[in-house]
Amino acid sequence: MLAGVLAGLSGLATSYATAGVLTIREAPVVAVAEQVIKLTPGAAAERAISILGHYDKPALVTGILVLLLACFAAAGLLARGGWWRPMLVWIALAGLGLASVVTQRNAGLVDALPVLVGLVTWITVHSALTDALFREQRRPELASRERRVFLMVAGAVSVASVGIAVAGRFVGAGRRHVEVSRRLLRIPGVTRRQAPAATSLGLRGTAPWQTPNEDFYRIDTTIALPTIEPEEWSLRIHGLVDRELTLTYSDLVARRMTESWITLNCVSNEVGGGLIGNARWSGIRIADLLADLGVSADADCVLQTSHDGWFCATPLETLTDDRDAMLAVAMNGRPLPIEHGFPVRTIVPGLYGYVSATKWVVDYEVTTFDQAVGYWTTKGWSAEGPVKIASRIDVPRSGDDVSAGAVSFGGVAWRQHTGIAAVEVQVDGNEWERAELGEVPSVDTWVQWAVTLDLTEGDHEVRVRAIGKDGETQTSVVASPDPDGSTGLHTIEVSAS
Ligand SMILES: Nc1nc2c(c(=O)[nH]1)N[C@H]1C(S)=C(S)[C@@H](COP(=O)(O)O)O[C@H]1N2
Ligand SMILES: [Mo]
Repeated sequence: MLAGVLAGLSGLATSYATAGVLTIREAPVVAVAEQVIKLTPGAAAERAISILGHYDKPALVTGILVLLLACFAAAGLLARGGWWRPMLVWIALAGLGLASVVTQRNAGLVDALPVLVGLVTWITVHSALTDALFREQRRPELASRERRVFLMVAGAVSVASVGIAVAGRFVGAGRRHVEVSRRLLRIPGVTRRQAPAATSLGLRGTAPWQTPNEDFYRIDTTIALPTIEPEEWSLRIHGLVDRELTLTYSDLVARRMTESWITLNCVSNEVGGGLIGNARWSGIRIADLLADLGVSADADCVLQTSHDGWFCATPLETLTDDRDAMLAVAMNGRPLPIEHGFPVRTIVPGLYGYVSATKWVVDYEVTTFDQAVGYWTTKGWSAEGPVKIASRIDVPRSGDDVSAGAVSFGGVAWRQHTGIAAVEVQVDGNEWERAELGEVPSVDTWVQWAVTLDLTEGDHEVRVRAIGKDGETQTSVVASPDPDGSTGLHTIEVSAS
């Protein structure tokens, strides 16, 4: 078993190192994990995300590694039955790896190389180790010497494979390279600006109106982040247009820069949840770009594809009307962080991220909804994703003890591209009370709210609801995020004494 596990791990190490040296974005194990993600039905994925949160992908990779260890041990045991038996395990595992690697987007022959290197390592290391063991069985008088040989070979293999993996990591430090380019990048027209003071009501515990980049929520299906140098990036716009266009990064940033405050949120956000953030985005308006290319009257959507093979279909109307739908290059005055789509992503005010906010975007195909589907819509989510009106109580937290008397409540409310007209708070099913609102620069951001209410001693249930500028009142009907966004009123319990 030990021989099998050691051989297995050294094969993983050499394949990982080969992927690193060739700067292939994904080592084979990661490729397998991404295949699992692709083949997972939407409901199961949604449940995994809600249980595991940000740990969903580490948990998946760990699970795969545990399964692999079991296979390695099994290969070790099979060696007793004949030299060819463990080969079945090694070849089956390599086959699985190969299948995952070559079905990736843009996969070429080199992508198969790490798997082959791993397979060769498995077979040679395993037969070297088992040779030592079986010689010992045939000649008992050699037992203690051969055992020492086995342990020495085993030790050497372990040290070497860790060394190889670490070296591979260093050689393929693509990410650090891109991080350096990103830091040195100065994009003309991108300014850094504080949030207007009136946006904040200053109640401690309420989410800051402007979300710092480090605190911004993150959703993506990729495990290895795409690392794209700006000079390698381009966007191809094609399909139902009079004139196709391939834009380079310098073409893009040479155009007129637009900067706006836009709140982005995820359709998977539960009532009261934190999958929402507000930033100042700088980018190039998509409406202007498309106007230059002449869009056919038959088109009704743009199929966006990212460098990592994620895709979504966005209603054309939301990209060409008066809102600031943009190809964003900066977030809060800094080049986009790598995990938020560096060098270029799409931002569309008023739509959930899953139908619009493509990170690492590289392709726009102007087309029709009959022809195009998105990654999440293939998994049962709705094709159109306008953001629903919602509100959240940030202070006090549910379950808090407060002093009876005047208690300050506060939080945020949003209805992007329509705007919030009012927020109301209700204690124990009594009258709805109006809250004070922060002043916001546009209808595309969330709004802070605050209100001070009198609480008598005892336990209380407090709810919040928002009213949109279009007169829509947030519904109390409870719906789960699947298929087009959660509804229901955020409700907390506090106890006053
Ligand atoms: N390439 C890529 N872009 C993507 C996704 C993804 O999985 N891959 N997820 C989308 C979803 S569901 C959301 S909510 C937003 C989240 O953007 P953020 O991670 O910058 O907050 O990105 C969108 N863009
Ligand atoms: Mo999302």
